[in-house]
Amino acid sequence: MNRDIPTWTDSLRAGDVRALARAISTVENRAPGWSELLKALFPHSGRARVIGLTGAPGAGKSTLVDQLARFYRATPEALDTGSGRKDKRTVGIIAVDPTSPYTGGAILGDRIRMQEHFSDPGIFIRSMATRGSLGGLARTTADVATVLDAAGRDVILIETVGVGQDEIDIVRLADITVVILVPGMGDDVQTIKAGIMEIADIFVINKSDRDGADRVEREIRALQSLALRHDGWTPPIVKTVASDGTGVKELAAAIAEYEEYLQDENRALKKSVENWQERLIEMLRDAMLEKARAQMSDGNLARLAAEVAEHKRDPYTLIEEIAAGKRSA
Ligand SMILES: Nc1nc2c(ncn2[C@@H]2O[C@H](COP(=O)(O)OP(=O)(O)O)[C@@H](O)[C@H]2O)c(=O)[nH]1
Ligand SMILES: [Mg+2]
Repeated sequence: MNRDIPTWTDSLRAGDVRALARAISTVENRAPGWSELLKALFPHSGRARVIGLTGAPGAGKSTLVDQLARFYRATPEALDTGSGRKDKRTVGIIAVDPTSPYTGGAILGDRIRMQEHFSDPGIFIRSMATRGSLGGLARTTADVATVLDAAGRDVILIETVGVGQDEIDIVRLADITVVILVPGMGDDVQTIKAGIMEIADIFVINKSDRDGADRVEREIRALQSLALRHDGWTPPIVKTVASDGTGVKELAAAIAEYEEYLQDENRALKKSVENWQERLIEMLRDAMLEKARAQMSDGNLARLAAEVAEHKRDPYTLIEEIAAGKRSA
């Protein structure tokens, strides 16, 4: 397995979509060779722009991601912040949404768009299994993003439902976080209060074809005036109708503007360092837990748990011993 990693990496970097798909599966399933593969790919990553899009179920995330992906394909200069590149830009999409209608590179129930995506190898879509993720959902998503990045995808769009801590962890790994709200969902303000407010670099009010978009905008503005971001950036509010493409260009412009802002004063690097501090701790925690578990068989764990339950042993000393590597099965 390990011996073909250089070949695999080369194919993937040359744009071989099957090599890419296989790499993502390997990383997602923690299949043999996953960490060797990531070690080989990491030096080639770090160039992609990672955009996280989050919002309530039905807010229009998939529709918007789809539009944005097409926009970037058709308008490569929208991604130009000074590089002067004129070639087509490739897109990777990670859908971390159990209700996401993407399947095998398409949006279900929309045959025309499905065909379009299939005929455009420049858009690669991958749905993540949200349950039973071995390495933890946020970490696995980050690793999959690294694979897409190393494969040369210029933009990586991560769609995730804005509900729990997992999702917040996922969007935190993005360079740019877009929070999508819709008029008339009632829970908008609650969603904002539940921690989403701080993570939004850009707000989108999707379904602006409906009544109430202005009211949502006023609510966001009111909350913004109460809680200014420590970095001084005021997240812009973009109104969209994802289903017909209205506002997508404006969203891309807002993303480019934030990108430029990040490039000033080394902000992008600072943000990345902050992200890596958290990710390294998480990886360390996983590795240490794995090491401790490897020392202890399940049967042994059950026996020790029984001893603690029966108060024959105190759990504090026990954990100290295991953590110090003094106890093995
Ligand atoms: N009226 C209207 N419907 C939209 C808009 N954007 C998406 N939709 C519809 O809303 C539904 C949910 O969209 P989807 O992208 O799957 O939402 P997600 O759950 O956030 O990914 C679909 O039927 C879309 O066609 C919009 O701007 N206006
Ligand atoms: Mg979706």
